[in-house]
Amino acid sequence: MNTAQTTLQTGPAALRELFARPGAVRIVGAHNPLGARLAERAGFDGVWSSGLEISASQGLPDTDILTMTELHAVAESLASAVGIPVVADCDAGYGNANNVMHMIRRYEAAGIAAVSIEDKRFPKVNSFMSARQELASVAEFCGKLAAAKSVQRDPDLMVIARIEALIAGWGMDEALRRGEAYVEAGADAVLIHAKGSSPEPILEFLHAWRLPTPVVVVPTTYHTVTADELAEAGAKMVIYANQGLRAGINAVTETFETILRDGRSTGVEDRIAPLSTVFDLQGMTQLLADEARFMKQSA
Ligand code: SPV
Ligand code: MG
Repeated sequence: MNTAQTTLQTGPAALRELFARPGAVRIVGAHNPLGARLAERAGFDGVWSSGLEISASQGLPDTDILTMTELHAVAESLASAVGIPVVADCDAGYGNANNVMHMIRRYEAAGIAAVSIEDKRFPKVNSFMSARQELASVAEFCGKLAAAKSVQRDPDLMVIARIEALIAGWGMDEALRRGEAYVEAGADAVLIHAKGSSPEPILEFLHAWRLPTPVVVVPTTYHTVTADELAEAGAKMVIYANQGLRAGINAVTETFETILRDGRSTGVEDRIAPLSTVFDLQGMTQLLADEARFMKQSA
């Protein structure tokens, strides 16, 4: 792995190319460049710049508390750290259609391959919280999508319209109706979100979806279904949105508790990454190679 060079396939065209291949594109959530590099090293097709992960990493709720500027800075740092596309979770677009246009210009300039905006009212609340899942009107959200599509420069930049009708309890017909309206307004893909433990509603949506526009899914709570099964049902991209964050919370908690209990770190040493891995992930190995190549001492 070459962590210091970022000249690989990262932008909108690279993601379009992945979408053109058979099977599902699989991406995974991250909240910093180290996490993005772990995603790349594991072999994921891309990185999800997750609003939930970024908010949690700041010790804040996922309710539009962080500003666009802060979330954009993280997304940009992910994109510059890896050679795979970054799909940015842009919540409800940070406001109205004016905010969405500003957002598109900034995310496009940051080298982001796709943005996702959800049809919730601003400020949004994370979909897994039962409180106030308020949907925007179809007209308002279609306006945001059209605004987004009107300002992008690179035609390959994908605008993903995220449907929250199932999350808000408005039902399958409403979810399908909204998805069709969002495609009409210019969406390049729709994301159907759900929060039950069964994949059934998502499979039902995929079955009923008649348009050629690709469908994106997020199997967080309905995790028993495989990416292949979702692809078979018609899903084109699968987002593992927050498993990295949750793995880290448990691993760090166990490590910290063991060190305090034992009075030394010996008991965790075979479970924690060696410093050589840290150096590699942060680009130290590449830096030393670059120094040998470019920083010649005169005799
Ligand atoms: C996120 O990762 O912030 C998402 C996906 O929006 S979820 O939290 O599963 O709603
Ligand atoms: Mg989010």
